[in-house]
Amino acid sequence: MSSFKTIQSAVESGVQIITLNRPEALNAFNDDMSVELAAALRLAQRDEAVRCLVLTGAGRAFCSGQDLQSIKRFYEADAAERLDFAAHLRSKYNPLIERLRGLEKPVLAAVNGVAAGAGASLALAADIRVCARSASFVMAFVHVGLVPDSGATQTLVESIGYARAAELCFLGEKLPAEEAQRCGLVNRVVEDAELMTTVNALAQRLATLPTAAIGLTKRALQRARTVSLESQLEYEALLQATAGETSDHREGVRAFLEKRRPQYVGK
Ligand code: LHQ
Repeated sequence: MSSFKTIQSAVESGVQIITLNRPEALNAFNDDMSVELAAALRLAQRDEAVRCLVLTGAGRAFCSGQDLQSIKRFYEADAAERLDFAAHLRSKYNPLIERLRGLEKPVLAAVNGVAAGAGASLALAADIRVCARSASFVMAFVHVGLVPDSGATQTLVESIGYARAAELCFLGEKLPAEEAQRCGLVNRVVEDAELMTTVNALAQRLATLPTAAIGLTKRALQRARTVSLESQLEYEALLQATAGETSDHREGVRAFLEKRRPQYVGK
């Protein structure tokens, strides 16, 4: 267990679990939390023992987005300075989203409660979302006169289509977990008490698969949205050349031929 103030991070059996840990503010993002989460994600990237990452929240929420208390000085009547929104996003949020999307390991969001504003964007940046039945998503940005950020405009349109994304973002209404699953925003919804058992089992399973190939697959899936088929076919060929050199590929084929279960090492 690493020692942080605003998050907890622990690695066990190939799985790193990061828990956002400011339950009194529904795990809202203050500056410390973005710095600490970035540090924990660097660990996920560097540590070869980590073969799957899980993000979750302590208490009754996943994450309520930007901590509005922590920026209140900018809103006082006699405020001497204004928040530099673009710089704030570029320095605090965008690197986190890029790190998660660029991490060549599977990322699961265990959405234990409400995910609002940039907290929803964070959950959407994971590869797979498993939700507690009582969880929900709120594109809360509109309630404070802001634009959805941290990649949500892209991830939402991709997963649920333009019209649904527009309604969620314009109205900022709560989208309950089951409805989120129906429209393709989340993978699984389970009873609240079963969330971490389900997520741990899935994470353990992912952590024993060929991690390098999964990392390359993640790259291909993310690139697919912006390119022609011709270009993607060529990209797949290049990635396959890399995957084909991994020991897990050789192990997978040998295990098949020898009619036994493969033992993947992640490389
Ligand atoms: C909070 C928060 C919070 C502080 C609950 N901050 N305390 C980017 C660029 C730059 C600047 C701005 O932001 C961004 C990106 C963004 O994320 S913008 C969107 C920011 N987030 C929000 O606007 C969400 C605000 N929160 C809510 O709407 C509600 O709390 C939700 C819908 C998340 C949950 O509602 P409830 O379940 O009814 O809980 P609650 O409202 O009673 O909150 C419980 C406590 O948590 C309460 O504190 P208190 O001391 O009264 O018990 C809240 O003040 C605190 N809290 N969110 N973001």
